Amino acid sequence: MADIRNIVVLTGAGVSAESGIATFRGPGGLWEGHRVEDVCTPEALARDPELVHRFYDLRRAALAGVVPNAAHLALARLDAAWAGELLIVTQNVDDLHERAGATRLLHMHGELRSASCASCGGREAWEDELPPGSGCTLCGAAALRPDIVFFGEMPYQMERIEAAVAGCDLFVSVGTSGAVYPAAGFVQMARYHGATTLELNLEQSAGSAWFDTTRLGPAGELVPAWVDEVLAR
Ligand code: BJW
Repeated sequence: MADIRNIVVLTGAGVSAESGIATFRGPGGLWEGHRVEDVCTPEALARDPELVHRFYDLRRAALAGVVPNAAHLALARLDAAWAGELLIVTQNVDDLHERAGATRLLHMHGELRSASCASCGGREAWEDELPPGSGCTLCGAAALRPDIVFFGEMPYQMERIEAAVAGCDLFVSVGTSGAVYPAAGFVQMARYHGATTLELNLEQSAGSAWFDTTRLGPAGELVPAWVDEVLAR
């Protein structure tokens, strides 16, 4: 590993798989048997708000029954100990990174424990069920929706993410299939700017060819081992 100071870690559904949260694609995935456009687009929300709100109500409620795993804990340990720049960019909408203790963290695809206003764009913490038509505390419109970035919508904090990716020395991807952009393109951006790139995933992904190194295995084993390596430098 070359000398490193600035690290970006991108995480996906695979980092939470060992906590019991289903990934999206593949056997047993959340979307097995569904067309993406039926569950995860603004059009699906407009067509059947009851169905989409209920889908996210159930997933929000399920967070009470899961806990962070060894991968989340190891990344929180890195966050606490790393003296250089670090940004953990998660595509996940669960809250397991923060419950493990990570603070240098950003949710680019939204959060289950948050609601956003379709009228003013405001966001607020949300713990309970979110019926369609719930009122926004900021603007008063009856327009709160799950704070989830659907296909065709702009992910959160792209400017900050792109600056961190362009400025990092080491880009690490954990538990993501590399199927969804713009996150899938971060590895190419990091490479272009001279970063070393490392993938930690259960299996080869759509993006594996872009990484300098790919290590295959469960995140709960690979991530703690990698964090030990980095902190021992
Ligand atoms: C393990 C493991 C274990 C399992 N250990 N590993 C080109 C450029 C830009 C955009 C596009 C483009 N082409 C197409 C687009 C548009 C679109 C897109 O990407 N479509 C693709 C289908 C092609 N993208 C968008 O619309 C995005 N917005 C956008 O592009 O705005 C315009 C823009 C343009 C230019 C710059 C910037 C912006 C928005 C995407 C929103 C994604 N939202 C979702 C839904 C969240 C809601 C919910 O939770 O229900 O986010 S989609 C879904 O996929 C979710 C995830 O965050 C995301 C990624 O999935 P992830 O995490 O990779 O999960 P899986 O299941 O796919 O993979 C898990 C992996 O883990 C697997 O590899 C396993 O092997 C592994 N694994 N167990 C280690 N124990």
